[in-house]
Amino acid sequence: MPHGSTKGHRNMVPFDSDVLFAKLRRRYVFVGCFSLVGVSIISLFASTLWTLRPSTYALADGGMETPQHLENDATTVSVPAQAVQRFDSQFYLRGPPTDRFRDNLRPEVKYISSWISAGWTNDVMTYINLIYLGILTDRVPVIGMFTPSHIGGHIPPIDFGEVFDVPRLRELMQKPLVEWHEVKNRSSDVVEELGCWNVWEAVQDREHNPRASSVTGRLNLDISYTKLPTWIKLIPRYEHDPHASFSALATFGFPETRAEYSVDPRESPQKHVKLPPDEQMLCYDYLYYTCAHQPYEYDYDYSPAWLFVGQYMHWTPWLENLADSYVRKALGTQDNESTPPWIGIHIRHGDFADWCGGVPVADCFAPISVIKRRVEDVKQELLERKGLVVNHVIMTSDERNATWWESVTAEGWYGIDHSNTVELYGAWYPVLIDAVIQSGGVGFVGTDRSTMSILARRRVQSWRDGVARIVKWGTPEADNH
Ligand SMILES: Nc1nc2c(ncn2[C@@H]2O[C@H](COP(=O)(O)OP(=O)(O)OP(=O)(O)O)[C@@H](O)[C@H]2O)c(=O)[nH]1
Ligand SMILES: *[C@@H]1O[C@H](CO)[C@@H](O)[C@H](O)[C@H]1NC(C)=O
Ligand SMILES: *[C@@H]1O[C@H](CO)[C@@H](O)[C@H](O)[C@H]1NC(C)=O
Ligand SMILES: *[C@@H]1O[C@H](CO)[C@@H](O)[C@H](O)[C@H]1NC(C)=O
Repeated sequence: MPHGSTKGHRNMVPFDSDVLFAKLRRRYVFVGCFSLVGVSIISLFASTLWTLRPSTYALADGGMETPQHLENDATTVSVPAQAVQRFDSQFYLRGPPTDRFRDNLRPEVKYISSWISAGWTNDVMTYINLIYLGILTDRVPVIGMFTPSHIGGHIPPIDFGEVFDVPRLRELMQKPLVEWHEVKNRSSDVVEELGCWNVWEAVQDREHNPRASSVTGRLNLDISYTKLPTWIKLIPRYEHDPHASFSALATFGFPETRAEYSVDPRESPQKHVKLPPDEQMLCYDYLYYTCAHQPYEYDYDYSPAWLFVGQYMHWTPWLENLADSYVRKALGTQDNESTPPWIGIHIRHGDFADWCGGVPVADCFAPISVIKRRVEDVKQELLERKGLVVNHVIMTSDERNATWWESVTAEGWYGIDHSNTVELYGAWYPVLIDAVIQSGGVGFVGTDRSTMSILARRRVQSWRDGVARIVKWGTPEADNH
């Protein structure tokens, strides 16, 4: 799904009048204050414990600290290095996955979850948004799997933790994170009722239902949705943009706002129950269209979701190694040599032709000559800023036209051989390996409006201090500069 743009629209009216004049219900204020006091006492106690003890914690060399309550003063740390991490799931769940997720929740822990409903890169952004909202609400994010929306419906889903390095993410964020398969047994067929917030119907008028996701069915969750008020919208009453504000959504993770708006839930589809939004497992239907300040915020360097979560989502070491082996094979790197630095290109074609309007596809997509200009820009800046001469350029694309690929290799650029990737590793792996390669270069050239390009650019900038350019398209002159 291409990335739209509604630059320049600002939130002029922060609240609808119904909110300004809303009355707080006394009993919830009381419950709220009481739990706040409780939380303060617990955190005071916890922080005292932490600060009184010398920390053996060492992030830089990958050292792991034993959780406080497993340490024993007399014997100090006898747990093998790297065995246990402070934010491991075991400290936030009761035990191994159970048939009912509720049986595995710890009463003193609050959780947050949400579902995905688009292409893979959009879904990565959606999970980043969920984890960031977990930070804002001080809740443990519970992350689902990636579903094969554009890979093929018959393809099995893939775990978040098979793609992203979850232990490293927890350590870099200094926050816990659990995956659904750790909470609820994957093979459980127990259907569980759950009350969630319906964002979708509050931010757009075309569809009169919460956003559908195949994740809820896979988890056997029967959800009763409560519609959120429209003041969660970033641009109030503006029908052309469906973004909700992170801070507005966060307020529903707390007792006062929750109580105020917890009215008139919709019946769940299976058991036909009506439930208020769950207190312990806070959940929202769909968080793709969420931002702090500007729609489609991953385009911007200040994106808080990228800064506090996305940049810490590194690939698993196994996936990194696999992609490295593909790069080495493509470049013909010898066994006794290290992989040379490269400039990655991502050219998104395929269904992007749908946005060409009356322009013939040949004039609509950027030609190789235009892509080459941007590659030269990147080389130039790498030389000027970092003194680097980079000779290897690797193309990744969803294009299948062999003649087009011939014109790519005619430039001296390399392609990745995915002829047996699906057979060897499964249908998810061509796109995963390509995403790793796009993020692994010291330079990057991407396609305007592709979310896959946007995240690749962010990664090259955050992880490699690299240089990126985005190619505009749509008309022959689109990228004339
Ligand atoms: N192997 C490979 N597949 C690609 C590449 N670019 C796009 N694709 C495929 O095209 C799909 C992208 O289309 P969507 O799933 O609709 O969207 P998306 O993943 O959110 O990303 P964008 O459409 O680019 O914004 C990916 O899931 C891949 O299956 C690429 O460079 N390599
Ligand atoms: C999950 O459920 C399956 C099938 O009921 C069972 O064989 C397995 O042991 C369960 N796993 C755990 C961790 O309880
Ligand atoms: C690697 O091996 C090849 C052939 O064995 C040799 O020519 C080359 O100099 C070696 N390169 C390095 C960096 O050692
Ligand atoms: C394949 O690409 C070439 C060169 O870009 C173009 O001339 C040709 O029309 C394309 N073929 C198809 C079937 O799209």
